[in-house]
Amino acid sequence: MSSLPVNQQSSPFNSPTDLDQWVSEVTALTEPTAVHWCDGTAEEAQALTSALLAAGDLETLHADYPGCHLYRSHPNDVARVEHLTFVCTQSQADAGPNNHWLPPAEAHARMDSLFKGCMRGRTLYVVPYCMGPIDSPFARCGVEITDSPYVVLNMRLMTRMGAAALNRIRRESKFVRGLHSTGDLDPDRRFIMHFPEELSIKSFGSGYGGNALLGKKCHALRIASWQARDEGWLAEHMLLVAITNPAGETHYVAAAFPSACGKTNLAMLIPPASMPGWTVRTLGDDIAWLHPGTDGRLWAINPEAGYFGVAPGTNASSNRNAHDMVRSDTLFTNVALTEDRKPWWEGLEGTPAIDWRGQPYDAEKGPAAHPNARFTVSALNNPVYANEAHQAGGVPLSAIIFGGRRRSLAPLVCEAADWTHGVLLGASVASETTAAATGAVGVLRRDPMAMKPFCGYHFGDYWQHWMNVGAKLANPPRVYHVNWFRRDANGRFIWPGFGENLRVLAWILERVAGRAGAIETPIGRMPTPDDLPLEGLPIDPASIEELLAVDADDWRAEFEDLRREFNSYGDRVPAEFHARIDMAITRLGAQSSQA
Ligand code: OXD
Ligand code: MN
Repeated sequence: MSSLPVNQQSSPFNSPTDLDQWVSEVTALTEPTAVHWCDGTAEEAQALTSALLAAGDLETLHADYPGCHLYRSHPNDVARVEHLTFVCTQSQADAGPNNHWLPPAEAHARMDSLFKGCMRGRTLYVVPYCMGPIDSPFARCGVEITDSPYVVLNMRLMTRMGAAALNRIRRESKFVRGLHSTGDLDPDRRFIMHFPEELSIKSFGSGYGGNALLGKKCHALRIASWQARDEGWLAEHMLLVAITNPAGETHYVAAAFPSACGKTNLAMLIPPASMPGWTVRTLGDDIAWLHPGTDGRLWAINPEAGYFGVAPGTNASSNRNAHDMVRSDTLFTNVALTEDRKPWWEGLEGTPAIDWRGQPYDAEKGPAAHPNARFTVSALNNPVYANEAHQAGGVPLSAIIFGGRRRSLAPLVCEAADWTHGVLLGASVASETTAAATGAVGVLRRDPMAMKPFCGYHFGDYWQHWMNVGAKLANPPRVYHVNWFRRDANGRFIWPGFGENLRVLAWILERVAGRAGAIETPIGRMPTPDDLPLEGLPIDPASIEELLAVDADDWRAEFEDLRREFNSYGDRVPAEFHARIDMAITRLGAQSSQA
């Protein structure tokens, strides 16, 4: 790998383009020692890895983990920082109450003063990438400029990075510009700024995941959601799976859950032994871009090419596919180590010797792996990766599922009456917070469509856009809400989750096929215990009743709370939401007076 000194840098373009000009401007601002245009080859990755190993920034692991490495982030830089993440639109109203906002000129000035000279003594990497299959009309390209070789290695695993993307950028000349520097990792000098009107991102002071791998949350969700609104599609925080039933029928399903609610596990689900003949294959585990097709269906691609998954809790019984796929060519971040240098995290067998900070493990000092420790791995490592993920036109969706982590109230599953009701179900997602973002864990917060941290514009406009997309669909996917996380009076999970979730998916797909029953309730259509395929599941009937119960008083309170929540977004919220809430409350009233 050769990085050219700044005064000799040359782009792979024959004639200077917008990209060259931007790289020159950034080079002048940040003053790196060298500039390297990434080509995405294995040799380049090897050279970067060797340099990071030599500097002590990466560590090798036990020989049973070929091609795997451990990276430890700065202990103050371990998660996304929502309070330091801004959407900078000309008008504050366009960013909406769901985003922190600064006027673009002020944000640029603040960021440029941080970027000034920040790459002295460092190499500036130009990382061209494509979100989505290179030949897909639905894919969108970007270029991340970064001074972190760790970020380059991650971007190579997470996106289609390198020469092919650069060629497409040269052809299209439109790309998202992402400028990133780890700076000095001072939390007081850390900001993630988005300029959707300019299709650009500036991120300073963090080297961690969603703050620094700009193709992921910053581009593929915040900027893409804005681009999608302008262009008539949807950029969503959704996994994407292919599910085949014993009769050989395959359906594609997208599902949105807030961070660390098991999207990766659901995307790689292994059917229980008592459901022979079913298979689940992964197209994506975090982000889906959805396009209305000329056939009136909704078509989906996964813009990513790899997984940045939460390690703790991943084991042979929770997710054997993920457990197996991280045995080679995986970049681990903030996991612990066993005595013989195998990666370790809570939920695995064995004993940790070194904690995520690199210190001898001491149980008094907290978990051995950081709760938001991650693995970055190419999707090609996934034993159940679906070939359809490479299809330029994507896959047609049969169902969209929303869900949250809720210890009470929300039943195991419920079906929307129609698209409008489905949008309301998505907008009402709430979940207990997890370690994926800084802040308190376990607090219930509203997370509409699991997009609270990621929607690049006003939520009211976003919900209206969902309605507009639905209006274009003669044959829309059915919409569902699920909750795997109900707890009993002793705080124990009632539903076993993991592979057993396929039972709920099976009911959903049988509904889509018009073969499964459901009853109408004030909150939507629900299965009776007899409608769910529960054969072979050791769960008592009372638990199933509890999972499917709808408590009229609790739901009335929930709808009142939702009404307050929607009111806080003002008059941009679709009027249908209020009408549907009124309708549900009336029905709940009728239900409790009958009781
Ligand atoms: C993620 C997240 O990393 O949602 O995917 O936080
Ligand atoms: Mn996510």
